[in-house]
Amino acid sequence: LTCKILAVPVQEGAGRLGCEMGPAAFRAAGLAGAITELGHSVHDLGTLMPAQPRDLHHPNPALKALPEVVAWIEALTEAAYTASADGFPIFVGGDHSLAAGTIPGLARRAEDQGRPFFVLWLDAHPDFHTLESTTSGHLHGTPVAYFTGLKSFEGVFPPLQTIVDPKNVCMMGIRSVDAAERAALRDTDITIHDMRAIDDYGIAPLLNAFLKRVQDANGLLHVSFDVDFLDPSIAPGVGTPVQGGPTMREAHLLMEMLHESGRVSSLDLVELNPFLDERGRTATLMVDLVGSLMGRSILDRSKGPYQ
Ligand code: DIR
Ligand code: MN
Ligand code: MN
Ligand code: MN
Repeated sequence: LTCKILAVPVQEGAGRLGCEMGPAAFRAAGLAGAITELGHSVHDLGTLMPAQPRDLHHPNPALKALPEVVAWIEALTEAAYTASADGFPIFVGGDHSLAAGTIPGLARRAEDQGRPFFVLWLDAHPDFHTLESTTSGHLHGTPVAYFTGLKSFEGVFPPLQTIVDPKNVCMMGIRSVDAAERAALRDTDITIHDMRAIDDYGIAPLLNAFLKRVQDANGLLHVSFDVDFLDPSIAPGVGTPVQGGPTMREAHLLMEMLHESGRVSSLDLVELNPFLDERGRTATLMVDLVGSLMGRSILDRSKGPYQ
């Protein structure tokens, strides 16, 4: 497998600065080596530059850095489309507004290839605000509403060539939902496994049900991994930590299952804020989790589990 790593130092979509240092922290924590060690090759695509920001206005006065974030999304959509022609692209952010560019670009590529496109959204937050409903004005809280085709974004964000079917989106780890998001999520077909569902059933059966749907459709699966998905006791280096998240073992289980499915075709790694991290421990954990996704296991499991 050839992993293509693109650094995307966007930070204007988040409320706290520092995500622009995310790609450097992933590099310092040994992301490339963790992948090559497993027998894959790494192709470094370097660092993305945003498009030229245009004058953009919107009636919601809370919106922050709208022209800047839209300029990133424009560049990202093209870059994701190009990078996904072959190999396994990894988009290293940067805040989660990145997914408003990567996912539309990847969805367009999947459509070209005649393949159904699925998204696994790993996050404490659903990021389902519209441009009208966000009160923080942080655009990292909006990408899912945008790429599933909500009208709010028309004429402001780049026009979508391919909309992601909400039925093909599965969220896990959700535990911080704003009032407007809660209301909007009642009217979508997105599968949402909040922390209560993980408490009740566990990661494995919930993820297996989704992976079976991807498998049955012969789909491509994009994983969008917001570091705040993880419990802040193990991953403190994020701008919006929320208590009560998945443990280290739950996260590794999830990544190992994703590897075994053979379905994952692209990855976002977002919201790592090295400015808020403790001696790189969040970056190091994220690199370990990428190792599990790329095929690392404790014992050789080729004979099947639990013998
Ligand atoms: C919050 C935080 N819902 C907002 N969102 C975050 O500002 O809209 N998403 N942090 O990952
Ligand atoms: Mn997010
Ligand atoms: Mn989040
Ligand atoms: Mn925010």
